[in-house]
Parts: sequence; C-alpha cells; structure tokens
Amino acid sequence: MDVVYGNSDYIRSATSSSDKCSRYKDQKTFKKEAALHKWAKVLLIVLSVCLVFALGSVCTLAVLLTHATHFNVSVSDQGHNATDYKEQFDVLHNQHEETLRKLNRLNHSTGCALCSVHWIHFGGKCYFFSTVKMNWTQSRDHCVTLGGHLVIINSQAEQDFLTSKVKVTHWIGLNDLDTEGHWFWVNNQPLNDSVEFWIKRENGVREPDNWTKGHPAGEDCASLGHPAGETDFWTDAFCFQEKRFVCEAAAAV
Ligand SMILES: *[C@@H]1O[C@H](CO)[C@@H](O)[C@H](O)[C@H]1NC(C)=O
Ligand SMILES: *[C@@H]1O[C@H](CO)[C@@H](O)[C@H](O)[C@H]1NC(C)=O
Ligand SMILES: *[C@@H]1O[C@H](CO)[C@@H](O)[C@H](O)[C@H]1NC(C)=O
Ligand SMILES: *[C@@H]1O[C@H](CO)[C@@H](O)[C@H](O)[C@H]1NC(C)=O
Ligand SMILES: *[C@@H]1O[C@H](CO)[C@@H](O)[C@H](O)[C@H]1NC(C)=O
Ligand SMILES: [Ca+2]
Ligand SMILES: [Ca+2]
Repeated sequence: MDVVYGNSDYIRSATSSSDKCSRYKDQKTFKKEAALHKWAKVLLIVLSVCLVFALGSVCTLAVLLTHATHFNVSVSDQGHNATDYKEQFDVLHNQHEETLRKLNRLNHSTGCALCSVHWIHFGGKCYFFSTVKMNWTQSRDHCVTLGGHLVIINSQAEQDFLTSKVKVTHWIGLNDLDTEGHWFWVNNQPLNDSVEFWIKRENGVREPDNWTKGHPAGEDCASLGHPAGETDFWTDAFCFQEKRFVCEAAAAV
C-alpha cells in the first residue's frame, strides 16, 4: 500500500515535476532568448569595433598615402640634388684632369721634351711617323718642311724605340747616293760602323746588298725594315720607291 501510495505520490510528484520542467523549459527559452539578445549585442559591439578599426585603417592608409607622396617628393628632391652633385663632381673631375695635363706638360717641359701634336717624345727628341708614302728625296724634304729631318739613328735604344712603333717599312735619313758603299746620314755624318742595324741573314747574304735587278742604279737609300715585313733592321732600297718615313726633331725647351 505504502508502496502504491508512494507510487501515486511519485506519479503526482512526477506530474508536478513535469510541470516544473515545462516551466523550466519556458524559463530556458526565455534565458536562451536573453542570451541571443546578449549575443546580438556582443556581435553589434564587435561589428562596431570592427567598423572603428576599419575607419582607423582607412585613416591610417590616408595618412600613409600622404606620407608616401611626401616621401616621393623628398626622393625626387634627393634625385635632383644627386644630379647637382653629379654635375659638381663632373666639373671637379674635369678640373682635375686639366690640372694633370698641365702638370704633365710642365713635367715634359722641365725634362726638355715638349713635342708638337702628332709627334712622339723619346729620349729628349720628338719623332713623327708619317701615314703618307713618298720617295726618299720627297720624304727628306717633307721632314725639313715639318721642322725636322729624316731620322738619324744613334743608339740601340733609339733603334728599339723606332722598331717598337712601326709595323711596315719606313725611310730613314741614311744614303750612299754620293759614293756607292759610303753611307751618310742627312746631317752629313758618316755611318758609325759600331752603331748600325743592317739585316744580317743566316745564309750570309746581308744588307746593304746594292740590289741592281729591277733598277740598274742600285739601292742607295736606307729604310727601316723590308717591304716583306721585317721592321727590326735596315735594308738599302731603291730611292724612287714610295714608303712611309720617320722624321726626328729636337724637343722644345
Ligand atoms: C637639396 O637638398 C637640400 C637639403 O639637403 C634642400 O635644402 C635643397 O632645397 C635641395 N635642392 C634642390 C635643388 O632640390
Ligand atoms: C712627372 O715626372 C715624375 C718623374 O719623372 C713622375 O713620377 C710623375 O708621375 C710625373 N707626373 C705627371 C703628372 O706626369
Ligand atoms: C761610334 O760609336 C761608338 C759607340 O757609341 C763610339 O764609341 C765611337 O766614338 C763612335 N765613333 C765615331 C767616329 O763617332
Ligand atoms: C752598286 O750597283 C751599282 C749599279 O749597278 C754599281 O755601279 C756599283 O759598283 C755597285 N756597288 C757595289 C759596292 O757593288
Ligand atoms: C721623287 O719624286 C719627285 C716628284 O715626283 C721626283 O721629282 C724625284 O726625282 C723623285 N726622287 C727619286 C729619288 O725618285
Ligand atoms: Ca747603294
Ligand atoms: Ca737592299
């Protein structure tokens, strides 16, 4: 009995509890709605914050953009200044070069070695290497016209300098026009036999050979090098041949 009562009581209490439950459920939905409202608020706040941040970002971007344009301007300023510096540098550079040239000229003049343009200084003398070809007498006269004379070679050093400068045969100021076999320089000095650079070939055939084939008068004018290409030594050649030539002149003091 007790049990039945207890049972019904339990049922009743169960029913009441189910009532309670539905009430609780209502409460829960209410609470849920309240929570939803809360979430909506939170979301709204978050969105607001986002909006503020977005506005902030836009503002920052705008500031950055103005800064960037400022920066661009300053860069272009610097670019302008850089070109100014480049111009200044160029001016100074040119002045420096000009000063060096002057110093070089002074150096040369103090070394008694001032040569005209197109003339090359060596050992206190000036040398002119022609680009035109003339026969020997024309070459001799042309060097005089230029204020010098056909080159007179007095040393191994001078010979070496000349051969270092020429790649083809050139007339020099030496001839045996007056007396066959007696070689004289254009200043009427006889050839010093201890300072001569005639080609001495291995087969014993040497220059001057007074070659008479091709022209009966023989070869009376000396040239630096051979038409075949060697330029290290002297050969005698037909004076009427046209060759380049080397003039020599004293260097200006
Ligand atoms: C070069 O830069 C200086 C500042 O360093 C500035 O005062 C001057 O105006 C600039 N000059 C030019 C031509 O931009
Ligand atoms: C001037 O001559 C001296 C000595 O020969 C040399 O050391 C110097 O470099 C020369 N200067 C120039 C500018 O040629
Ligand atoms: C020939 O040259 C040598 C060597 O340079 C020299 O000792 C000699 O005096 C010169 N002879 C003449 C006649 O100039
Ligand atoms: C050089 O050749 C000419 C012309 O043939 C001749 O008169 C002269 O004797 C020759 N000289 C020598 C040293 O052979
Ligand atoms: C060089 O050429 C000139 C002009 O053509 C001439 O008068 C002279 O006789 C020539 N000299 C020789 C050595 O051939
Ligand atoms: Ca000869
Ligand atoms: Ca010859």
